[in-house]
Amino acid sequence: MKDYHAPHVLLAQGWARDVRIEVDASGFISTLTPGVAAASAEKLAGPVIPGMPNLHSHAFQRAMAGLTEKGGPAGDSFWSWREQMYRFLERLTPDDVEVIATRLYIEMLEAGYTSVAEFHYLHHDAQGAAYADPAEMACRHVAAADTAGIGLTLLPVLYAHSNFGGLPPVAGQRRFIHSIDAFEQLVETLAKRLHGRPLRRLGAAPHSLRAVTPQQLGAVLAALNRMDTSAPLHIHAAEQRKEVDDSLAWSGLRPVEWLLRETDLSPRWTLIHATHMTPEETEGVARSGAVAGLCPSTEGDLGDGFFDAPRYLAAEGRFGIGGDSHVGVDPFMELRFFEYGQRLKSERRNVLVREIGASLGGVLYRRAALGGAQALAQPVGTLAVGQRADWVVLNTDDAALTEQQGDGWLDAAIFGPARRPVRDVMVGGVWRVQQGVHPESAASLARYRATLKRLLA
Ligand code: NGQ
Ligand code: ZN
Repeated sequence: MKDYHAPHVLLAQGWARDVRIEVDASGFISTLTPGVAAASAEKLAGPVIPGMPNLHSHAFQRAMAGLTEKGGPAGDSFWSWREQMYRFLERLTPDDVEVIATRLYIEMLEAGYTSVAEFHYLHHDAQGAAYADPAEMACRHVAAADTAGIGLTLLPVLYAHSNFGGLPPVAGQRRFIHSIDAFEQLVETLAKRLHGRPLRRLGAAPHSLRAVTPQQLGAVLAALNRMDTSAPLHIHAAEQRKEVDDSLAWSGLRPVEWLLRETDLSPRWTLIHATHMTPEETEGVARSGAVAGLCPSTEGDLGDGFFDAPRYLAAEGRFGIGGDSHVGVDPFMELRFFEYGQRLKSERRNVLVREIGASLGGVLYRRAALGGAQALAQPVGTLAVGQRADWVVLNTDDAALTEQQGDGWLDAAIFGPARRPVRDVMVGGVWRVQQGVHPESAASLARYRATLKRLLA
């Protein structure tokens, strides 16, 4: 049992002053007593907020962030970026992937993310053959999360086709491809290896309706249900207009329309991007209780389009944020981008908050943390008894946060020019970042540098 004293803490019901927080030996919050300051407790050095889950990561893409921003005569697009991404991943070894993921997860912690959902599809070797241990690459992500000390929901991905209608995969996709049998094996292996491990959760992800057939989607669900009927399910949907057009040509339905009609979308599901939806789809997803997995910096980088956030939020739709390709590793920046996209589109301000006088930063942060926790299916996202002790102590020495209060800290961290909004970060009752620094940061950076040097040579 460990005792903490927080001068200010963001609880479900709002900000509380002088809170005693007890954390049990397994890293869960066992007592929260507002108003009581225990003299013996460890003092927390600033306002305490729930750690943010990062609900969508392709860790290896961290190493190509910033490398694809070059002008070209034909006009670059999501699809030409994807070609570059396929070429980049050809050379990655399991060692490389572990080094990159470790570096990334440490950066996430330093930025205030305390857990991550890894949407993992880089399964095989460069020729497309399974490794001697078919779960090798998946386990490298688990090892990276262990080194960093971040919460992890691992989502092994079924990838089988290059487009709607079961088209055969292209050469650049060979490292992703599984038969249903091999995929089921992978899920079973991972279920055994992750069983009973703290901070770890297993789910699954059919990559997209482009990459799996309806029958394969059913098989993924069945395989997962044999393990755990509450395990999370993630899928990419409707990110690009071409994808919507291809879906219409295939089935007469748009991707999200298809999912709403043919699956039992529920709080167990996370739809990644869900950018291009009609009003009916937007309201249908909101009603289903599924999470929209928004990745604002990547969606901006790839030119995806605008998510109809005002309609979705008005319908009480749930959302969380993901780093996806990791062109940004910062939850506050993602939330700022989310709102700024809407402002640029609507030529208005404070678009995503409707309650008069309510703080936009406060609303966005709370909703994204709760939605992220649901997407990861982990007991995080809010600070309450029985929840895991995953929290961030804000840095009030940052000029943007100084002299703020309550939700003003969140407005400042998201919309102010905060340079270092995060001071200390705890995951599962263990300090992982103190005074802004993770103890493995320097070592992980040295390894990352050596890996990049080789990859870019
Ligand atoms: C991915 N990334 O799986 O890494 C995708 C691109 C695809 C994003 N959509 C590949 N941001 O969707 O086919
Ligand atoms: Zn993705």
